[in-house]
Amino acid sequence: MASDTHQLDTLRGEWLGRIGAAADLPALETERVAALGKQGAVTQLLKTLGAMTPEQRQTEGPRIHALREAVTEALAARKAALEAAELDRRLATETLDMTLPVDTGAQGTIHPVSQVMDELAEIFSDLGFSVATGPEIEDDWHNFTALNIPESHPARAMHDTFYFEQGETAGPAGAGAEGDRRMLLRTHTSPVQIRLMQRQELPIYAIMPGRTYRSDSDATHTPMFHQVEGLVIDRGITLGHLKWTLETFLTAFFERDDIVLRMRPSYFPFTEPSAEVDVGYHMEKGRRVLGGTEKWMELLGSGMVHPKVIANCGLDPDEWQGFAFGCGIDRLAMLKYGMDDLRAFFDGDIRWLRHYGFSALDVPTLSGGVGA
Ligand code: 2NM
Repeated sequence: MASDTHQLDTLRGEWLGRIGAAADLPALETERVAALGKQGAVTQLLKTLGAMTPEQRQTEGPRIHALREAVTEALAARKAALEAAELDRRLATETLDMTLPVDTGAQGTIHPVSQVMDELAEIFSDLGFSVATGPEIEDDWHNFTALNIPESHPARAMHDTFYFEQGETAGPAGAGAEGDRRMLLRTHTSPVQIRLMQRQELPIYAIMPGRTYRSDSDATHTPMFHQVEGLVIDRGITLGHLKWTLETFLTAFFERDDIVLRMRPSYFPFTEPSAEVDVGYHMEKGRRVLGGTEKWMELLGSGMVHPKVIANCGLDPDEWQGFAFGCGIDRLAMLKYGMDDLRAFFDGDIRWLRHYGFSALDVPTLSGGVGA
């Protein structure tokens, strides 16, 4: 018995030494198989228990099991140490150099709507206009009432407004009568102009690009679309200023010097007089190309801001006059860059964007658009 104990101690020392010396995981696996595998040394020892007398087994059993236990633990400890060393080695070698230049193989592009918005900002800033923005969730007063569109006005029905459930949102207290506080998704960017006039920092020369919403959906209408409106409020503003501004804007935007505008009398509740603006175009290879006077298409709405609208914003209409205009940005983009289906604008199809979009690394300016 004493010699058996001695033998087992020697074996344990031998195995723990071999396991501790295993240089890598494959070497460690070889040791595991040699000790604990089917033909392994420790497994063979366990098998000798079967041939022993019950008394021998009582003393030898726990010793041999203790040896197997010690070998198993040593294997696990060595495995953990080797894995930790491997991780340390990878952490030390697999580094990321943050000073390297960015990957220029970018997949995304600037959406044509963003491109056009930037072009508009650039053109109008050359004319001394600023860019104003405002909330897309509006109250009835800013979207309709202040613009001289009262509750009963047919224009409200025409706008196919998305209203919030009564009680879902509460308009600001003091915004006016109960109906005026009803919340909605703005149907045009005009409420931004109302908010601008209410601030009374005069004169005003500004454009308002942004998202607008109407419950309308077919090949030429999407429930969300983009609009740009312009507003000038100053002393002595006339229709002549309006026409010059629109001509200058469209000539710069379409980059042609043969842009011709035609103003037709029209009606909007918020302007008086009101004019619809047509632009001359012709066909080239089955495409509409702006310029000339052969054919006409409607492009913008405009007019002199109604004195009631000016008064609704707390300004004196005898002192302050102005003009306003509005048009769809999506339509401007389609005309300039030759797309024919409005719905593709909002599909998010990367192939369409690669074809019509603008490089993410270009600053989207008017000059960037020209070369495209
Ligand atoms: C249009 C056409 C004509 C317009 C007027 C105003 C305001 F606030 F000054 F009264 N904002 N927008 C306007 C005028 C918009 O879009 C087709």
